[in-house]
Amino acid sequence: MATNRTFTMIKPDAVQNGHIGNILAMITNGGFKIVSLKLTQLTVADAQAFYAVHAARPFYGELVEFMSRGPIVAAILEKDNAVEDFRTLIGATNPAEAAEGTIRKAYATSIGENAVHGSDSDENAAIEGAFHFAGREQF
Ligand code: DAT
Ligand code: MG
Repeated sequence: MATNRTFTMIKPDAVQNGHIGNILAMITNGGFKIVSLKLTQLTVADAQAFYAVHAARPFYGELVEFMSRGPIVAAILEKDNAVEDFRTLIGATNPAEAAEGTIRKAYATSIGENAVHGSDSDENAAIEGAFHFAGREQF
């Protein structure tokens, strides 16, 4: 059964480019309730662990370097069908393929620096949310 929560990060490119407010507005206008929220920064070790599933991919080193280079916004979001609906809202991994109206269409600059993360399954949403937030930080 689908849970109603997903996990997102506003990535270092979008934070650096001043898009936190606009992206949070797109998220809330999309019907998502914010149940956890923080500005933080991943260490290299954090980024390696978070993206361990991609360790064998050729872009892993670049991805870890990028995700740890500056502050991010981490958030847990709530909505019916959260994981799937949030993937729709963020758009394709490659912004060149992202649909109009999606966050990546608006704010991603490349496939590697694509503005936002969205969990790909209920199981990963729970793991990723717990990676960033203690239980008492999940409202
Ligand atoms: P998504 O973030 O859409 O779930 P993913 O899980 O396949 O995409 O990859 C995780 C991140 O890795 C992605 O947001 C950006 C980076 N990435 C993926 N494919 C890439 C590629 N071909 N070149 C560079 N970076 C890539
Ligand atoms: Mg993914």
